[in-house]
Amino acid sequence: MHRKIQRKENKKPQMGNRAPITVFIPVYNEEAILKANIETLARYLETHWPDYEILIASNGSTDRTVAISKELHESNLRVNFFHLSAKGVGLAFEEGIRKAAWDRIITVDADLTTDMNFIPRAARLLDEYEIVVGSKKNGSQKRSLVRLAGSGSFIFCVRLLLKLPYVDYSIGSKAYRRSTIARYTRHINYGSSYVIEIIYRAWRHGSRITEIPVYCEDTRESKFNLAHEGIYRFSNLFKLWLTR
Ligand SMILES: Nc1nc2c(ncn2[C@@H]2O[C@H](COP(=O)(O)OP(=O)(O)OP(=O)(O)O)[C@@H](O)[C@H]2O)c(=O)[nH]1
Ligand SMILES: [Mg+2]
Repeated sequence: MHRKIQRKENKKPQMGNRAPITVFIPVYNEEAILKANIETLARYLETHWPDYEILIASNGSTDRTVAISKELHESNLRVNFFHLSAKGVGLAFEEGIRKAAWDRIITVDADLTTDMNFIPRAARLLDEYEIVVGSKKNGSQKRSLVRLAGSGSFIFCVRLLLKLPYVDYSIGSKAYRRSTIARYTRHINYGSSYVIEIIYRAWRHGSRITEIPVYCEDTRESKFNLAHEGIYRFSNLFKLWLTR
């Protein structure tokens, strides 16, 4: 992948300056929305956080997602991308930690269903915190009943088993300092459980974590197989509990 910007982690941002961010977007078969949404996001960032890279991470896509990502990379937008053949958002995130141009990594879903103002709010908080958890439950959410029930019961079990105080373990709207989470990459498996693995381990380690509300309106069909995702997430949670 040809880089449009150099890695400059050693260059410390001045107080009051905006530290550069990598906005990480995992994508799976997103040809219908990818171009328009990346353009919208880039316009937003130009105004609200101009020192940024957008890093698109595709794996397993079988539609034009990769071709569109390549076009975006070759356009005048600050977009980098990579593609892995094996499917699984955890694999994409693990590679993203390695490939991100910056230490501050903020995750956003390609459908942009969560208010983009999470990005500048989280970017600022990363001055002080190592992880920022964007939480739909503490903000507002318009999502299907099935999804609300699924995430509600998951959050309940997380609190019961792990005593973790946060209320959102979805992949979108999270912000991380790479220097903190790079310690946990060996615990990342193929799917979305990397979020709870990282948050739980960082929390036990005493990392500085904060949670802020986000505003989400997501009525499109999920790219995940929700039944499979439920089984996968709960079984990983029990494994984490048993081996904690
Ligand atoms: N790289 C990669 N991205 C994926 C994969 N599966 C889903 N995604 C992306 O993950 C993001 C979230 O997917 P959505 O379908 O919006 O998930 P959702 O069900 O709305 O998610 P929740 O908000 O957690 O309920 C999107 O950008 C998808 O394209 C995958 O296997 N690999
Ligand atoms: Mg979505």
